[in-house]
Amino acid sequence: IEDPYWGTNEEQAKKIAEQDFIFRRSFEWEGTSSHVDLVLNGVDTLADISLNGQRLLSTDNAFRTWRIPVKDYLNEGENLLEVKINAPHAYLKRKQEERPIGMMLGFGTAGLPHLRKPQYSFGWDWGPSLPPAGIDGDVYLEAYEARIENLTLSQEHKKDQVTLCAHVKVSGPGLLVVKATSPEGRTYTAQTEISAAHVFSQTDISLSITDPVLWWCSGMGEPALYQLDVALLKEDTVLDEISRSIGLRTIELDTGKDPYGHQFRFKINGEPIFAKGADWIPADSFIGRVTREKLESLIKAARDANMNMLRVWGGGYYESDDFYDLCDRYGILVWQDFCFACNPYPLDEAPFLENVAKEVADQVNRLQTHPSLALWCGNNEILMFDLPLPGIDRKLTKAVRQFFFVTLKEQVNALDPERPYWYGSPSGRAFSKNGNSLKEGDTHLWQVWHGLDPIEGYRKLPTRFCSEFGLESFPSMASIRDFTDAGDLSISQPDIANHQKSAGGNEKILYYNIQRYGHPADFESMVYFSQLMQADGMRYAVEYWRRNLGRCNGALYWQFNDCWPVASWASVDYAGDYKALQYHARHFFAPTAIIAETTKTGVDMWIVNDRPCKVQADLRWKCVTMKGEKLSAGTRELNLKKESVLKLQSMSFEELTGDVSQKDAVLILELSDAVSSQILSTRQLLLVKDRDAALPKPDIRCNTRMTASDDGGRYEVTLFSDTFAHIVLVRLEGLHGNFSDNFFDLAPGQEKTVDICLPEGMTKEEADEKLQIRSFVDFPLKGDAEEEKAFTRKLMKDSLPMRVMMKLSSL
Ligand code: BMA
Repeated sequence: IEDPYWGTNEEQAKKIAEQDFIFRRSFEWEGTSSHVDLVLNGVDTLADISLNGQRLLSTDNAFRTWRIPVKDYLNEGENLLEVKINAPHAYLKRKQEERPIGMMLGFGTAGLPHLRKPQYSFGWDWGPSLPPAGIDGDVYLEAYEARIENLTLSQEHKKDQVTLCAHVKVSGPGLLVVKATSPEGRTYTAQTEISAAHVFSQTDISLSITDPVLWWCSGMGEPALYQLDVALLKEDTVLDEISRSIGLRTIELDTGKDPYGHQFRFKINGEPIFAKGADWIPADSFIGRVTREKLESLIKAARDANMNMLRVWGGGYYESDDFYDLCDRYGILVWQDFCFACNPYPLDEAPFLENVAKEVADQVNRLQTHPSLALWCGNNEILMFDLPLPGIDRKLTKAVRQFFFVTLKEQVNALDPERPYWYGSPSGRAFSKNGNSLKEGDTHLWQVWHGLDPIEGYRKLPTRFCSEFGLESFPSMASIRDFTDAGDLSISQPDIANHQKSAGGNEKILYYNIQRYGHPADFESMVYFSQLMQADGMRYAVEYWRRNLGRCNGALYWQFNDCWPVASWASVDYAGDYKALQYHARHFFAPTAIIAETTKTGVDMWIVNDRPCKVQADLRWKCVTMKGEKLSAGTRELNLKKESVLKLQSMSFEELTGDVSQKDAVLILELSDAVSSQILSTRQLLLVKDRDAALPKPDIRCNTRMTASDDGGRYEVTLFSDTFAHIVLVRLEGLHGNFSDNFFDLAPGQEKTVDICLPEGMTKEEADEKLQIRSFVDFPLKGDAEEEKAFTRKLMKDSLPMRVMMKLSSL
């Protein structure tokens, strides 16, 4: 088939999903083991599995592991395995006829809640409708005498000592040996003999670990890993063994009462944290092609942006082992939704419940030993609204609530007693009717964007923890060129329109661009301003919530990544190109950060310190004209307490600029560690809105050179400008790739160096030819105030019902 991501190919590619497919594999077999199991992971979804023409099993859940004893069906020598994947359409139709279930938010396709298949497969408001058919996990034969069936862990933390307990189930007798190796190589072992009487029941073995090296999330400390080896022995033969990287840490979710309602705050090793991060969606519409390298570059990008948490959204997958392993290594906490999103599910049907219970056991047991895993969460947006909604009967509503508030919670608590469970994202306390409250629990705040509230609206929403909020933007020009070669690009051009899946999304991008900057005069300007508006909006919200630390304890923006090239809320696009938001997140999520805002009369400032230790810091500030003439300056020595916010004395415009117009001034702030002199945070602040500032046309000069580094040739660009340059964009035309910084302000007289890893074989001369440096004033705006007003008026009128619904969505 033609690349389904190109142009409008999606439409034709869709049809292929209506066919059945047979996957065949022949293999040789010989062996004498007592047991041989065929194990299949990631069978998506309705499949008939046969071995040598003998039907073994039919599957109906893409999230389960299928294990089939096959010793009796195997031939010595040649064997044939067949997996027939049946197209889901007929099944969905039949199920929906038997029992129609209304769609709450209109995502996916009719009948989808009946099928345990990743819900985004049939299209979402950022994803194409290309339901895959296939096997995206491993398929293997496991031959054994006895095997380790299951391993989970619990930990008890005392001062300078951790008792680590391994809970193991084995399928045959033997000597069970558990060994832990610390990051410095110290080892701890324990063993126990398992008799035939204890086979298949749980055996607990404890290790006492002295002077433990704790695992911390990024920004709080090092994500130290121990190696854990569990082996089942019979005399000198190893019957089975499992090795895991594990971390010693405690994780809690504090939901206790407080003056604002109820707390919603994670604590790691007893220290409260402000969760900083974003929502993760599957990294491709065809998940089988996501490599560990791709996952690593994304998770590293999250860590580099000073994030400490990703929320794995419930409309996709329980991610691969690689994903959680990388999060363990990079110190990224994972908020894991169970795979239910935006729809009611037939949670009053016994076979469906039984299927789901097995899925839950498979996934909890698979992921339980990962230190990064911080939370099990029931679902995405099923408890957000006060059900019932049209098309959803009361009986089902009751069953859905019972499932997430009681049944699932009890099962998860039994399987994984030490990890918190939360009912849904968002939700309030058990059986709360207001699932999106500002007083308790987490919130999805969509008044800005879906409800078209101005960006300033975020500051009317003092959430306890915001697990979704977002603004859309276009991906990089290079990414747009990955799906279209159309000459005349515009928001209504068919390829561009097909790569926007949110109803009216492109118009909303334009609306927010107009609100903040003006109507971009061409498509490239639209792309640039859309990214700026998104980055600015997210910063505006995050800074407000961070300076209300203690009341608010987390900001995860929607969304981190993309599953194909598309206009969306992502900060990293499908090709891996960072949008402005990804660059800016590093600054607004910095562990010790300056927050500065203009008010009617001057500038307010705060310093927020998330670190679990005191920081002695120096703040230097100066206010200069666009040409660099100094208007005022000063320094302050600051003692920052651990996990604290310090409000500084406000500065009036008069103090800052004297007689000079605010339009002609920029405030430059720099915070450094008084002991190490390391820069902790920087900020350049215009004193009026961007569109009102007297921005000069800067003459940005640059030098380039190649430097060698571990990851190949790096191309270094040093920029300099005599006058202020606002939001400088550096890029290599037509190429993907990320500079070490981008979309930054360049102060008058400041020198700044950024670098990028060049594609293999590219020379400095070739890169020089492609180098483009532009800033805010190089991207034209139409400047037609009447047209902007008319556009806004019409959009407001057309979206009235949605605006009203959003107004009522969190109280
Ligand atoms: C949230 C998510 C997604 C959706 C996003 C943007 O509600 O949970 O379902 O893609 O909003 O509309």
